[in-house]
Amino acid sequence: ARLKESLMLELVAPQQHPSAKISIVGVGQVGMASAYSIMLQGVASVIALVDVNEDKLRGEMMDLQHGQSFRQSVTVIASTDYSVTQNSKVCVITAGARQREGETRIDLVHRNVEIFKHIIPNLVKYNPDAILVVVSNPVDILTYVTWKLSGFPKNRVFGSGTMLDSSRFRFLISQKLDIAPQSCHAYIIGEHGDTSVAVWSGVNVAGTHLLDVSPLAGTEEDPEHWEQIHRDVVNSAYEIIRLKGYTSWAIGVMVCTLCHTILKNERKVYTMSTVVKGLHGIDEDVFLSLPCVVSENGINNILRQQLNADETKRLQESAKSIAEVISSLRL
Ligand code: 6V0
Repeated sequence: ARLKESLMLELVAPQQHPSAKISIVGVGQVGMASAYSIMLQGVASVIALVDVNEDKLRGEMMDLQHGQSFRQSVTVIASTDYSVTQNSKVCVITAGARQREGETRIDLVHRNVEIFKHIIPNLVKYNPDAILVVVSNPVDILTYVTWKLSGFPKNRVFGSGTMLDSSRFRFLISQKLDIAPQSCHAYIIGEHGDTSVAVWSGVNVAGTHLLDVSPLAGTEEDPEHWEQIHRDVVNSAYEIIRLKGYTSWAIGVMVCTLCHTILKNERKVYTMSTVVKGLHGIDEDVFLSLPCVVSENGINNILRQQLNADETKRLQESAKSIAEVISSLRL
């Protein structure tokens, strides 16, 4: 008998349908920061990695596997073949070109749409019931593309959207107030990009709205220039890319948090990129971020957020510019 059989008696073959499997397509900076975070937090029972770069894929898989004896049990598998993703609860797509210095997110669209035409049908084939989370940029447009290519219901296809922007916003507010970011309630909605909308009318700490104590906050007339915080949020990615070449850690923690919320059916509210037609006077069939209730079904509800006239107008402009790009796509 072989050593393994001499050591132990097998009663049943290993389980083939893990309950908490997460697949990550794209093992670049974002995909690996996400996988590492998911591994450290013990969120998944299986992490499946897919990429076109075979050597990088195998190297990253081995590197994660070699840390497993220090962490809670998680199986890490990887292949260029999408069958490795079979029966995932969540598939996170981080593959594709990233912004180079000075490039906007929209500049990436045509390159990444072609890549998605290969990725999405393969994921759908092996994961007809999965939730698809798009992270690659321009995220709002690629989430629309994923929705169309997959044919999945809209609750099961969404983008990371402005979840990271909202986190950056809360962090910067927290720095000014010297209060933990978790206690600063603030949302960025709309496009994950240059036309995002900071919802100043909703910013509050313990239910006390900033605009009630300082009505000019967020406007150009504010002597304290709180509006600069939103500009800093919009510029963050450009600044980090200028400084270190890419962004990774915050988006990795964000992906991990989102997967945890889905797998544990937490029903937490995050700003996700979703179908917004019919809300806030938007007529276009576009994906933009609004606060959403996230559960094991994906997006369960979209909040009917109270916005002022200026915020609504900006959101509608965002929708128009995204719709223009979508109309130029050949799917
Ligand atoms: P990266 O480090 O260049 O990694 C991209 C990976 O995709 C590489 O490993 C490629 O081999 C792989 N890839 C390319 N084509 C395919 C394909 N057809 N199938 C499978 N894999 C493929 O980029 P990085 O990880 O830095 O960024 C990935 C994407 O995330 C980019 O589009 C970024 O702009 C985007 N980001 C989105 C954020 C968000 O908040 N939504 C935040 C940060 C980055």
